[in-house]
Amino acid sequence: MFKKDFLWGSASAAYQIEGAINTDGKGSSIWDVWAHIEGKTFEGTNGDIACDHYHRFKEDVQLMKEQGLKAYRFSISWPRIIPKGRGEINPLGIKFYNDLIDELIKNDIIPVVTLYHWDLPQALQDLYSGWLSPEIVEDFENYASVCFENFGDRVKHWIVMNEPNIFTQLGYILQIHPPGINDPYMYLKAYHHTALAHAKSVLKYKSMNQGGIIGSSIAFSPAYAENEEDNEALEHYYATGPWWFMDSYMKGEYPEIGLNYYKEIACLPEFSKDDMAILKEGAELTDFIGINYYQTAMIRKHETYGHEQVKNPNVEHTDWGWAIDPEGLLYGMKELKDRYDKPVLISENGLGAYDTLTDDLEIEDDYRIDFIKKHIEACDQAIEYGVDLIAYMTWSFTDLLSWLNGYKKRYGFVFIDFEDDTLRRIKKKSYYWYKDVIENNGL
Ligand code: BGP
Repeated sequence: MFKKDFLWGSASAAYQIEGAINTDGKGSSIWDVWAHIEGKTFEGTNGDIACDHYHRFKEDVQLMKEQGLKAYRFSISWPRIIPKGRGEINPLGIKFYNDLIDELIKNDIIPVVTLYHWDLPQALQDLYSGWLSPEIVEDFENYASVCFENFGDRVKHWIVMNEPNIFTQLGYILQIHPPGINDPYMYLKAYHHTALAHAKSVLKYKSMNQGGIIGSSIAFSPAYAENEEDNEALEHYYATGPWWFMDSYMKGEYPEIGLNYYKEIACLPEFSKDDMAILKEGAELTDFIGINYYQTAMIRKHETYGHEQVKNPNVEHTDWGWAIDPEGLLYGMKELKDRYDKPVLISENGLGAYDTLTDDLEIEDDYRIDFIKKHIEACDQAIEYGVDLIAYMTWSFTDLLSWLNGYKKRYGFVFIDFEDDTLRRIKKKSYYWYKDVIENNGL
């Protein structure tokens, strides 16, 4: 049974929808620059215009209102607020988010705000290599304070970081996100700085007594061992993966097995006592654990790397090879309950698919309905198990830019015709279906 005030929501991120990348005093972000380097994104796609949400947010909020959405998660673009990352504040950036927040509230939609969804001010990348420098922690805390001061009277749900595990792995090991580095030591360092930025922002927020709740969202892929002999590898996966990412935010520590492994392969940065004390303090005051759930992983042992991921033959996969596994969401939430026992906020879940617009201008996305329905059932069972679930947010409300997969990988309830200059919005079948789910509080 879902609580009466359960947050049925949907999500987005600034770079993926706003467009207007040089408008009204906004500074450049690392994604504005990266997406313009040849060969970095799918067919050279970028967020220069995206959904043009910056100019059309009222139309988009009306679509949310009509669907009955209870909550809308969006991110604030740091360089729109502080163009150089530190120093001068951009009043027009503040105004844009004030207008959006007011518009949502006027339409009875609760704003759930992410502070960092990957669009770091390019100026800070140039100045001190962004997340690699400890200097970023203070700059981030200042940026967070500016947001709390300006929006905190109306925003009562804050997500500090979005998927710090993904942007650091993709940016500092796999080289497919900015800054395009492959160095495990730097990866761990950058991750550690995100954890400090989270903790400091939480402490700052709590010192301001604004009465809302705050946490961060981690991309969570619960996993299974392929065979019994892979159980140790599974432990290794968790200790260097999910528990590494979440323990630092939720407990203020790193798992022992992970620490030993990174020491052994000589890439463990030094984490000072002071840093660890800050992580602990921040963890204690973190109100909830946010998760973005898309898929599970299957693990096999690997002689050199401790573990590797293999394709799970027992489940179906999306067109992009992501395992479809609603039961994995239940399994994962049980693990979280047993490990952290804090409220859970699902900040993303959804299906990326190719949608077709029929001649009658309809989108029959039954596959998306089926996907979301099964995941909502898993949420219901998790609540039954004792998980304190606050929210379920789909990714995404409208179709939007996929960082590396362009505009054809669609997730939205609202189709956007990216081939048409008017960027017209068309409601999909799933839009009406979710409206009904919300009306009946998930029943
Ligand atoms: C998450 C991100 C989102 C979104 C989503 C879908 O990792 O937080 O921003 O992009 O994944 O991913 P993709 O666009 O790669 O399909």
